Amino acid sequence: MGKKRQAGKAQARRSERRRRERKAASVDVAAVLADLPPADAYDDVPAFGDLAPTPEQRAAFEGARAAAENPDEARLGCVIRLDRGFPLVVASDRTVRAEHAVGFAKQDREKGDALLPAVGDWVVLLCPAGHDMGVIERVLPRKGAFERWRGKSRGERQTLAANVDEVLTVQALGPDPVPLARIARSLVLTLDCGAKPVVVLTKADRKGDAAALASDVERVQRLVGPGVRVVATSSALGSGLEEVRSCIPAGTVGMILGASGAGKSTLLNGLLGHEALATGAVRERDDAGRHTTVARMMVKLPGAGVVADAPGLRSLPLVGHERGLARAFPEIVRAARGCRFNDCTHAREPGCEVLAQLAAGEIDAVRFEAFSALAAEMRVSAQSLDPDVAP
Ligand SMILES: Nc1nc2c(ncn2[C@@H]2O[C@H](COP(=O)(O)OP(=O)(O)O)[C@@H](O)[C@H]2O)c(=O)[nH]1
Ligand SMILES: [Mg+2]
Ligand SMILES: [Zn+2]
Repeated sequence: MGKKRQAGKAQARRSERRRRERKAASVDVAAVLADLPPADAYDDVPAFGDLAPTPEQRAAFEGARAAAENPDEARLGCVIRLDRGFPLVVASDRTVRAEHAVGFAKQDREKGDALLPAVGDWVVLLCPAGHDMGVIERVLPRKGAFERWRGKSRGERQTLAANVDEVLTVQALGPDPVPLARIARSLVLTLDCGAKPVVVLTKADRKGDAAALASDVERVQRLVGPGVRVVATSSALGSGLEEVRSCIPAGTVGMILGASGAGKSTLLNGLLGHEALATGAVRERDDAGRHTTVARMMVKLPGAGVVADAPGLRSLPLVGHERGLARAFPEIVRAARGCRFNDCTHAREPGCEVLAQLAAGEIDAVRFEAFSALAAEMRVSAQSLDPDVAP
């Protein structure tokens, strides 16, 4: 009885604090919420059983539940959408819109948005009796996250999706030979976050003939190496979709990455079997920093896993992605250990083992060129960000 009253008081204190925080916030939360569709209004959203937390995430949740004031209210949930900043969370017995617990705002100010839930995050969700909204108490440890550098003034890193198993880099084909720079960059970012890379070449119908298409596929395969799948698709011809589907097995989460206009929405619609996403004219404004107005979401593919849709991003800077670079180009990094100078840029230094292996044909020229451009970019970004290095 006394315990119950105390819990009631604590609850009231929390609601009061939340109310005050909302009032202090610049957005009118109530107005935004009233504007959003209800939780059951979305098509293709994944069910709880379509998503697979790791044993570590389950254990972390059980620990948090045991420690909770009111363990019956705690649910293991996964963030499946972000609409204007508001998460939609799926738990075993409900799908609800959720707000952040008290304390999130403070963490946000101190540490950037690193602790705010992203699409794909597993969370401790509190479902107080009589509330139609859930409360995200905390984000459970991620097995990985695809993050984008936004620059010093913009909160540094933005998490595009968490707990992603595969990243599908979408690159459109055209009459000219396929450009490789963006694919190489995506490969580094994907491997850096520990996900499995896949390359999807769209608009294969725009290649003049089969030989031209085969040549593009071969160039890309050379770039990414034999361990990475390269799939050519054409939404116009309806080809390659089953191959893409098989790259995102049931129980896993894939993320689609690619420039605006690459054919991401068209591809997703093809995989879903109906027009779920707007294609063509729709402008994706994420680079303008209005990420809170852009919906981030996951959809369940029939006969496959779940896909997280990322908006078209103009820039994907490489900052501190040395691990990804080493994973993408292991043979070049290995050779570099044999260079005479340990800060060798493999451009024209004497005693450069990388150049020696390139000349001997042991390092592929396509891969060397991609590596050199990305490594140079990372050297520049590291210098401009490290206060100890003079400009
Ligand atoms: N020829 C051809 N055009 C395509 C194909 N896939 C997409 N497109 C066109 O490319 C444009 C951009 O597609 P969209 O899916 O909106 O790209 P997104 O910005 O990456 O989502 C649209 O005009 C599509 O009709 C394809 O396989 N072949
Ligand atoms: Mg699109
Ligand atoms: Zn060298």
